[in-house]
Amino acid sequence: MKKIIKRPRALKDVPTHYCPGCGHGIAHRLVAEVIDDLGIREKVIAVAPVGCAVIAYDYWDFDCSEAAHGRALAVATAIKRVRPENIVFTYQGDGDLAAIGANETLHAANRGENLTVIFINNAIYGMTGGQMAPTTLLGQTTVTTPDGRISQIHGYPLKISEILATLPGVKYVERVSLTSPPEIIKAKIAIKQAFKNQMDKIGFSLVEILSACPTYWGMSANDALSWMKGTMSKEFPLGRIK
Ligand SMILES: Cc1ncc(C[n+]2csc(CCOP(=O)(O)OP(=O)(O)O)c2C)c(N)n1
Ligand code: SF4
Repeated sequence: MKKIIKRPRALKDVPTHYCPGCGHGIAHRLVAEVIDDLGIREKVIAVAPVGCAVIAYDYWDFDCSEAAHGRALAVATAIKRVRPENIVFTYQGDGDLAAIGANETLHAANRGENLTVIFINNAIYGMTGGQMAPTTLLGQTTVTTPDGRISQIHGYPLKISEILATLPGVKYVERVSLTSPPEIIKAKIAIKQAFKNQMDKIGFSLVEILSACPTYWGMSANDALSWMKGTMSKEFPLGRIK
């Protein structure tokens, strides 16, 4: 019998700590599949975030470094400049990339570093208990916005991909979603493109992945997918931004 699906070589055979219905596990697998497909496992260096994916290096079977919260792109810049022959990527949540790391993100993008960024937007801080993130939707209830996010008090959801796309140093930005198998296939294609761009020395490439956090959205896994399709994707439209 022909085997049509198997565990990627770049993904360790271990259970993850992620909640049922969480998007991180799917995103990890997609990254691992792309690394296998491109044959770059021996050349890749990942920079893991602070957030629920803080121990991504326990799940990926390639070289990884950890960075302090928000500093992944500063660390990745240093690694890539010292070892330009390696393929360097960051994997960051919205708290990591768009809140505490907004400064590093903006400047690494503006410098046009030849890096790949995997940006997990789950509209909330997962690891620390479901506080508002820069990406939290207006009206969305979180631990720190019990009456919902209110623009006059908390500002508007930050569209980090659209902001970065205005910078000349940024070469590729695409927003994808993990809501259904066809969307997951599109996500994989975008991740592969972002890695290929680095291999071809094209420059800074970012894939924003809309990802469920059923635990701190207070939803079942199914309802979380419906909310992503019906509400979250309206605030964060899918597709190629640059
Ligand atoms: C300098 C600093 N500030 C705050 C924290 C606490 N902290 C750890 S993870 C986190 C939120 C992470 O959220 P996100 O990046 O969206 O990732 P998720 O857990 O949702 O995947 C915060 C605030 C920290 N570790 N370091
Ligand atoms: S808290 Fe949210 S982001 Fe963190 S593992 Fe659970 S579902 Fe995923």
